[in-house]
Amino acid sequence: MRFYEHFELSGSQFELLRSEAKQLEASADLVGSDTCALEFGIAVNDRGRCRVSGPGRNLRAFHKLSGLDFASEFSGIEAPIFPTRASYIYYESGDYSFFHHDAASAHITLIVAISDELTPLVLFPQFGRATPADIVLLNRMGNLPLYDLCTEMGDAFGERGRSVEVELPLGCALAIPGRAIPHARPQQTSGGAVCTMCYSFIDPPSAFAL
Ligand SMILES: O=C(O)CCC(=O)C(=O)O
Ligand SMILES: [Fe+2]
Repeated sequence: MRFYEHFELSGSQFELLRSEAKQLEASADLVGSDTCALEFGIAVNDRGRCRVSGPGRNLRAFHKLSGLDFASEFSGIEAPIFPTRASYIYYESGDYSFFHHDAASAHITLIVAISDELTPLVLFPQFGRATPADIVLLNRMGNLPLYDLCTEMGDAFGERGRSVEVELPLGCALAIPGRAIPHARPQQTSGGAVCTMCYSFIDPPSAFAL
């Protein structure tokens, strides 16, 4: 599997997601945490500030149909993969998603930018698994804008902290192996929205079913 790839949505698919994102914004919940944690002793999760909404019918349909096709193609494997979660994420100026690995049920993550003012997503393809010592270093970092985050990650982790910035043109879905390759949406300068869809190589327990 490559470490990222873009897929193009049709104009109508994009409009359906954009209009649904707008509709659901008023009921999105604020989520926020100042510290990240070590999950299963290998992955970093849980830090950032943004508002999140569950999917409406348009995102649900996209997740199970075209999104699944994109994620399957990206996976490069013959075996089926399974949609697990989908949501809209809304950032205001100053909001962020700190460096993290996606959930255990998110081997592949698709991200569609709903607006074009977002700070690029940053991937850390050489970081690999996290250790307790890594978590200590990460928790010493503040909520940083793009340049400072990339600099501090390089200073703290050397080669492992090397970053790759990925632009996300409107109307495209970005596929990443979100569990294996940690990533961040650094502190936003003006804000914007994305939707994210996760896929698992393992048939999810019913708790994850949509
Ligand atoms: O694209 C973003 O802003 C972050 C999305 C993300 O990393 C996630 O949903 O896990
Ligand atoms: Fe993520």
